[in-house]
Amino acid sequence: MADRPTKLSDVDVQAALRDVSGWTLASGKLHREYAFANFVEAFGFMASAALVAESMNHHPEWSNVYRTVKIDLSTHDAGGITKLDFDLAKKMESLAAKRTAK
Ligand code: H2B
Repeated sequence: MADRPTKLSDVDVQAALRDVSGWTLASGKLHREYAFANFVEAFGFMASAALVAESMNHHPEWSNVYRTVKIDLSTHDAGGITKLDFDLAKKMESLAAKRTAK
């Protein structure tokens, strides 16, 4: 198995947050809420993001209500936020940008 990244310091997290617009730090996790045009767009985003997450072996905590998707990212193995969380957040940003937002 690939080496797992180590937990980032608070300072490093704050610096990296500047590269992922819309994402915030909430309860020690990277947090973002998307609102899509409708349920199909929201679930389509989740389906595409799930395949990316699986390919990274890095999985989100998320929930869906109608056209909204709430996401929390952290690295459970590291007990905090790592580069993997920012990598996944950036991939989600690019997938969400292809979908119709509300
Ligand atoms: N996802 C996330 N978000 N954090 C992890 O620490 C993690 C994961 N660990 N997916 C992976 C799976 C680990 O459990 C397996 C064994 O590689």
